[in-house]
Amino acid sequence: MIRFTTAGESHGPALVAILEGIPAGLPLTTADVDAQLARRQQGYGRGRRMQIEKDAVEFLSGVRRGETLGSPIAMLIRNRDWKNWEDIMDAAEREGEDAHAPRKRSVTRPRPGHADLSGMLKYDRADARDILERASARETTARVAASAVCRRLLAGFGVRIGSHVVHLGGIDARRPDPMPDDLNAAADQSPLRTLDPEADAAMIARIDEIKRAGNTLGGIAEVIADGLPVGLGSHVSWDAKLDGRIGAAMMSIHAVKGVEIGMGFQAARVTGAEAHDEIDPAPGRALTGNVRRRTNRAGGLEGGITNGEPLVVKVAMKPISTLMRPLATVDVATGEPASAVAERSDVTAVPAMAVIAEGMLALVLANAFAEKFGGDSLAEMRRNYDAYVSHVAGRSSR
Ligand code: EPS
Repeated sequence: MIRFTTAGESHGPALVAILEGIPAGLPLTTADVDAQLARRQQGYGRGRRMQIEKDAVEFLSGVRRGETLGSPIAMLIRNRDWKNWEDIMDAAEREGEDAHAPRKRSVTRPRPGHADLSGMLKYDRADARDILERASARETTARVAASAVCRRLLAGFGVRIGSHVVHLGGIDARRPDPMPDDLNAAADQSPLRTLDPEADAAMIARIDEIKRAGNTLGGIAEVIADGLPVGLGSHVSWDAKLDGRIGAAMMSIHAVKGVEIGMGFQAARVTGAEAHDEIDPAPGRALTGNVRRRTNRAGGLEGGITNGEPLVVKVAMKPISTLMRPLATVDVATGEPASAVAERSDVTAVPAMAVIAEGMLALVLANAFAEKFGGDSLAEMRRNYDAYVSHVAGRSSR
């Protein structure tokens, strides 16, 4: 099993990720992780925080001489902003601090749409900062660090994961036909991760306008993984189905409200003949078992199992819940109507969400790989993979 956990508050000293189950012998450097951390920091519409941070990973365990050891990989990413927040976030009492007085920048006016209010009630906290610091999407830095190791593992088996933004704040971006061979090389060039320069210009104008209005925007990203073999995930049990695992992973990303695989909701509106993918023989196409689908409406998954076609997932993010022109709320200190707190934030973070969604997909797929191909060492995993792929290729051509 490949699994991970994260820890850290947005304005605390650092974020931590612990990743378990990566086989020994995978070449890994901090540069592999830092490249992904840098991609997550991109995107027009981010706030000033992204100019403060320059995310870089430190390996605390599990890596030696540029190779994984098979032991848990602990990763640390320091928050540069911590030095501005020590008084507010310090784990210990500060000297001369009144233990009963609220700390500077305490929050009692919860933001509609944020975890603030429900978290305060659930965890019995008087200061919403005790909730919002962890609810912040800053946490995704640690996820992306963990996922970068999984990407490295998958890349060795020819799996590529990319993303592009297909919608932002009411504006659609066109999907070029054919799609670029290297999706990320193309999308990384765009300030909004689209493949449509006209849409970029319109989105930038929209973000500027919405920023002036003190408001925020959401959007939709498409994430694609190619090079996957048929047979990851399983039809046998609800929690083995890969669609379900991908759905859960995507829905766990901050502000994500919807996930579609392949045609998604559109499949409900058409007939069976318009929703499924007819199959032709395609000798030599080993990863699919020597067949080809005429279309990819299923988005690479049938019955909870990869079919060897590209895996296509769409992820929808609501507008960020911190508005500079705040929405109405209740001040929990007084019980009176109030305007929600207006903390420094982003106008939109859809391009970053796309990179995070790539990461979550990498984590789910790496786990599905480990499940199918096992192995304490990379060499063992490779033997298992090669034996399986050659078996599938031979079997279906009979
Ligand atoms: C966030 C608010 C902003 C974002 C932050 C998420 O941070 P700050 O309050 O420090 O300005 O920049 O995102 C990140 C720090 C990040 O690394 O993505 C929030 O409240 O969720």
